[in-house]
Amino acid sequence: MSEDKKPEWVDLENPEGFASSIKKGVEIAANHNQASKNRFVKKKGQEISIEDLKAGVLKGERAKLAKGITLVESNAAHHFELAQELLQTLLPYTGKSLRIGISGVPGAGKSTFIEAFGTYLCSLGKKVAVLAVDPSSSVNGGSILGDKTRMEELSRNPRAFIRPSPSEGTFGGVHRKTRETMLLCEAAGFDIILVETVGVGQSEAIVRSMVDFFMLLVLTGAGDELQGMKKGIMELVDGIVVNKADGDNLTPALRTKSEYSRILHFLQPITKGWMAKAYTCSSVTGKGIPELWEMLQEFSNTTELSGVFQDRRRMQSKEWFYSLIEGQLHQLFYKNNIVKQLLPILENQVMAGNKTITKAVQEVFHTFLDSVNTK
Ligand SMILES: Nc1nc2c(ncn2[C@@H]2O[C@H](COP(=O)(O)OP(=O)(O)O)[C@@H](O)[C@H]2O)c(=O)[nH]1
Ligand SMILES: [Mg+2]
Repeated sequence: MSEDKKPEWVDLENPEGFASSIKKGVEIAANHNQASKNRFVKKKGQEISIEDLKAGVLKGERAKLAKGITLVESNAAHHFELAQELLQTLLPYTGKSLRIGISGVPGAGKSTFIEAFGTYLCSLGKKVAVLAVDPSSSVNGGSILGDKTRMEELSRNPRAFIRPSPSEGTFGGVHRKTRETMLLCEAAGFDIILVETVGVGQSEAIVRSMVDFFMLLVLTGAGDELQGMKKGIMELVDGIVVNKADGDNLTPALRTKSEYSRILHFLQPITKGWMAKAYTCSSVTGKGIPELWEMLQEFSNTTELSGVFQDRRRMQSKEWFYSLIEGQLHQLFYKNNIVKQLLPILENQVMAGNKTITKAVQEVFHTFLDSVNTK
């Protein structure tokens, strides 16, 4: 106590009138953290075995599946290699599920719908995996908490597996991770994959590019909503579901459904041979849910028979292949130190009108290629 000092702004006339005092600091605080540091030191014999993970995933062991997903989601370079090895050995066991994308504005009822629909599918003996592509999750923790509580029943169901959005990694990170997680879930025997996304920015197009059926969940009051809705998203859907068709909302919901149907009728179908329609359902009463499942089965039967289903999967693989290449090229170029130095100089010259744009582009590419070749 004797070492405690009064702060320097204390009234010198009446120092005891000021209750606070300054304590002398502890000098070796660093050692206090040793115990917690040790928790992160890798213990011997804990190396990840791909064979072990593969066997576990194929048996549908949830702990192994979760471990595999963590590997896929990791941003560490050595995990990346291991994850790719795991995915490659599991590849023959993937692809057998029905992949359904579910989009809609926040509050449309996506999570509640997934809870009801997923639980219904489980009751039919299906195994259901729920994944999320949420571009906002890296910023504010996203809807993870909300979703977990809304999907309470489903998250306790032994036939279901729920995985929240991966946090953003490198360029296209969320996209890649969700896609690869989907493959792991398929290898673990899940028959239905539900991919939830908040309808903002590019996420609808991203989810569309990884699913077989793309569903848009909407609310009643289509008049306003339709005006605000980008026509673009309507062109991506295989079906529109007017949710919350219960209580007083039932009549407006039916009206909304016919408005959407009318619009869909004039749009070019995204899936050849399949006419996108509007439906109603209530995620609270469960009304309309079995009918939606019937419709989805009809979709998969029709498109598998016509070959459209398999064609889309092949095209998605091709697009994914090129988009990964583009991502890598983008990184290689923009992260190159020489490019980083040269770009602002050229940018200034171009903006000042001292150099033609084509010439500036050629210059930076030549410099880039030289630096890559001499590596
Ligand atoms: N009456 C009714 N309310 C619903 C229905 N589906 C969702 N809700 C409510 O709508 C709100 C938003 O739902 P939520 O699932 O979180 O929407 P999300 O943001 O699209 O995932 C919640 O308060 C739900 O209880 C439904 O079918 N009927
Ligand atoms: Mg939600």
